[in-house]
Amino acid sequence: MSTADETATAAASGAAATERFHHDKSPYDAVKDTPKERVDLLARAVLDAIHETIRKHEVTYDEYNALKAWLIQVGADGEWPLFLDVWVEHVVEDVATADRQGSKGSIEGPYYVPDAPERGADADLPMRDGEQGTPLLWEGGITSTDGTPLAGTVELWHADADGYYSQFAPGIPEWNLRGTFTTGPDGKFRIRTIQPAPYQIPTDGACGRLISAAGWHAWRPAHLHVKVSAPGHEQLIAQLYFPGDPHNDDDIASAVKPELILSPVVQDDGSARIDYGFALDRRED
Ligand code: MBD
Ligand code: FE
Repeated sequence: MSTADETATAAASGAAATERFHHDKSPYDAVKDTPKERVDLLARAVLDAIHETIRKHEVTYDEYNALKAWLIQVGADGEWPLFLDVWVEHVVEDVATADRQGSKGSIEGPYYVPDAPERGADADLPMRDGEQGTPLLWEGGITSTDGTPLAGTVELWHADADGYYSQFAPGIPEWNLRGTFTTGPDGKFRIRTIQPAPYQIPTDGACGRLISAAGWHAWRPAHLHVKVSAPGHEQLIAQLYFPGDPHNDDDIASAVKPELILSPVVQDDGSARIDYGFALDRRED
């Protein structure tokens, strides 16, 4: 029903993701006090790993030049956010959340947009009339790790039934399938949406070129993205998955964890009901 199939391009999606990344504040601000020694250590470690790969596998000049051309293309296509979030972010997330007691999280990926429309605690995610896809009724709550209910927010964003995200593919209303749900003191929310399709990263840009040259596939399993926040608690970024998706075991972005797979119950009317809540770690400061 959408026209996105005809017109979605890697370069347009990449440009939108790159623009989004730069939009709010400079990513350099948070590291402005990093000592030279740390930068030196990390830069050297990355370069050492590259040098080691070249020696070990006897990389040729032709291969070096192909790499140079490809890296230039990643930038030209605006695909650095995509490349990094697909192949690197999952390890950063693992390291960052190693001590977490509460719910498991996962990577944010390149398609979050802040300030999605506020819907309250019990509402539909913004969607088109006749939005395609199996209807989902999602009930859950936000608590602290000790079980105390928390007034907070669940920001939810996901692809449509064709696998496209609003603001990153053409022809979709701005806030389609993006919303903010604010809970009362009981922490409870009830959200109605549709089940997203598995997502194939753009195949016509630099990342797609690597995938086909290496004989990989471009798929992520169907997923819901969330950011969950409550005062005095660590923000939780997660993704939720659907059982039986063939790419749950083979996600290009390595972002699936068993704790993040939902257990939908199919209702008489064909819709699916899910029951999934979040326990947030208390913030230490
Ligand atoms: C996505 O939709 C996504 O969630 C990630 C992590 C990477 C690419 C596309
Ligand atoms: Fe996604």
